Amino acid sequence: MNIENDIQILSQQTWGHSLSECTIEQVYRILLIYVSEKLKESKLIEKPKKLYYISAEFLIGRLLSNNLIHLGIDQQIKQIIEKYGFQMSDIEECEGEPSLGNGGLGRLASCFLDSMAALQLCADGVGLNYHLGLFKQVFEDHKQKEYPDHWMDQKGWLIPTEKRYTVEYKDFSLTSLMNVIDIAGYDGSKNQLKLFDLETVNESLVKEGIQFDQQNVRENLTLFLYPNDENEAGQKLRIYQEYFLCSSAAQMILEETKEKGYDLSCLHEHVIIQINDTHPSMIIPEMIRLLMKEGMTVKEAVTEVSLSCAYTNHTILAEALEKWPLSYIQEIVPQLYDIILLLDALAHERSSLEKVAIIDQHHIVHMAAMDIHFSKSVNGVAQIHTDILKHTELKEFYELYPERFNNKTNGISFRRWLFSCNPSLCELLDETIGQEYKKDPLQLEKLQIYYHDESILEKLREAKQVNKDRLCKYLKKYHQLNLDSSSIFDIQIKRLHEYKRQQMNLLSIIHYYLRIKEGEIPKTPLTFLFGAKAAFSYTLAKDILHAISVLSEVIDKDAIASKYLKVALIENYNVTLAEKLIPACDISEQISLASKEASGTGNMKLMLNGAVTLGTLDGANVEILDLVGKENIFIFGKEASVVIEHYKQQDYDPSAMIQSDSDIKRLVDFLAGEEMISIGHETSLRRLHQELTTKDWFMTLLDLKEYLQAKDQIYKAYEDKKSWAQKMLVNISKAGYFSSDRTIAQYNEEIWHI
Ligand code: 26V
Repeated sequence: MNIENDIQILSQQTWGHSLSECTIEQVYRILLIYVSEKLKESKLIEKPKKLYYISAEFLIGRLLSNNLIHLGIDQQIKQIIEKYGFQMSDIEECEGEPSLGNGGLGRLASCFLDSMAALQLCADGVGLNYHLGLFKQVFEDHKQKEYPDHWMDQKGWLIPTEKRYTVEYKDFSLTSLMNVIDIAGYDGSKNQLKLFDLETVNESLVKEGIQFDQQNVRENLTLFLYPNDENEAGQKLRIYQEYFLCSSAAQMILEETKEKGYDLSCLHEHVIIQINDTHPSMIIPEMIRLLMKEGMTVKEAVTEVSLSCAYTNHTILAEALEKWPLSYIQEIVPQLYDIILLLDALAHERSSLEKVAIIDQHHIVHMAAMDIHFSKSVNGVAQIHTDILKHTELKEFYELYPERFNNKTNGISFRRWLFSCNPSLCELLDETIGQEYKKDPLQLEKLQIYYHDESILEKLREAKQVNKDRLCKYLKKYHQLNLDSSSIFDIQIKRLHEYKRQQMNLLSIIHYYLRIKEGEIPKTPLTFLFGAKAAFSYTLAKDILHAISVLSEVIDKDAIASKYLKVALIENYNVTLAEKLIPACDISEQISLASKEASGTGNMKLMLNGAVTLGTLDGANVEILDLVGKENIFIFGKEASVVIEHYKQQDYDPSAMIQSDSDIKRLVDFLAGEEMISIGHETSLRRLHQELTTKDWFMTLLDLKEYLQAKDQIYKAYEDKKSWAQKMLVNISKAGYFSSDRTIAQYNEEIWHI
């Protein structure tokens, strides 16, 4: 195989000139064509049993670099490209990213696809192709504005197919067409991500920002991910969208199974469907319906489907657990109405407890309840999360089906989140511990040998510095931001939500700002980086973003404070930006209210890249602590059991905390004080202030004092260069457990058996 030759020929065919005469964009296009062709030639992984990972979100990220790694030609391509005077990093910048997810849940699904292909499991992803994605975030006058993300305009990895399915609704039917994205495994094999799309989608429906006619289902169905579901039209649209996904998926799964010559009466021996949160739950009644049409009895169909489905829960937030009025289901998908009634009756035979009912007294359908009754497995995504499900949130279900409940602690793809995004660290790892960690991430533990080795510790610091410099250059070029790469990079990157408590971080920055003004100067300057999108209709989340942006300007305008303090709110945080920010991070903020963050996966990515965690005992932070020991992580705040008790007793009162503590009062009052109001919008600042002082549902103030102390400690620890590098070393060396290859191997051994 002469890759250089092939690429030269492609260049001639595509652009009519040789590689050396190409623009960067043209080189990217050639590589896209070359790699797409290689993937097309790859053989589909085939086994007697196949997994379908069904999810409303796949946050894919750029694919070029990842695909080159999987095809095993990343180094060769790099050499060829450099020979002609190009840099891989410039070429990578030409690629946009598909915007098909909100955050952790969608990114997890993509890491899983990567691992399933790498482990040679026969497994496809199944989702929806949203033409305009989530949204593109722009800050205008300190406020988030949403714009359609035209990610499909650029030629990419999406391949249209001839496959069509008819999805029936009450009074009309729609045609679903299937697109695929090839997911490269090793040794020229592949799986696929199947993305269903509405044939009649009409992008011109979109008016201002991301507003569109919500009634026009025939044309709007796959325009956006998660349209606003605060009103009735929005909720119904969600049901239309979810059924579109589930019906297309169920038809495709049964068709594939029949084509392979398998008998549907033993479906569960050939098919396993992993339901990623409740968005695809209608796959259960839909599969039952279709199997009955194929001639099965109700009983047989229910049994086969229950043995073929497994459900993953990703949140305990009540507002995120989907519930739909039965009347909406009857109105939109009447063909499922009878089946859901039947499933409810069956569930009722197993238990008469109201808490485990599928349809409650108010005629509301609880999607998670349907999943649990009619799946063979129910899993949480980190140990503490699974424990809370078993003993608190889903206690009654656990008592009914103890054998179904299990934990699968999340993981991340090391191919993307280390090999591809952090070449300077990989180079150091290669020369110290060899290359075995690339096949077996637990080998990272070998780094421990160098715990006292000054020269390796120095090299670790250098690798971090390279990444910080690289980030600064990038943010200057693409975001017009000037950062000081010798300052501490303290980073919080995740969706904006009150439970994640970006507002607590904000209050801590106000604390440092006021201290500097009083003459207390930090030893090393501090840079706080935020990346976060707020849901379109989540007012308070938008208020928090606004306050961060306003504070950033307050500090910039202060001649003295700005020498030691910088806040940067990075626009349109996405996978691509994460790949630049994560390797450059010193301090990883994982400060959710204990019990609320199911797992987190950013925490794992940051640890793997040598950041030290500042966090609460929540989600996978608990497992990070177990692995690295308390000298290598900074833990603070009330534990989950205490928080759960506060909710039970309803005895948390922010106004009492403010009254009894003048420091807290000063910080909170600053939000709606003169300096902030002179720059920002008074209504928004006052609303946030009001919320924190009277309600504070996610208990920001509960942990604020301890958080400030922990921050003082972590910044102090940073000053001891040697021991900080040792903390970095331990974090990297212990991250092997969080490889998604490990997670997927566990899913397969304990649930899927493929
Ligand atoms: C969804 C919604 C939708 C309605 C408005 C409020 C709201 C709040 C939260 C959510 C979360 C949906 C589920 C989710 O994304 N969970 C995340 O899953 C990750 C992968 O397992 C996990 O690491 C994160 O901790 C968890 O929040």
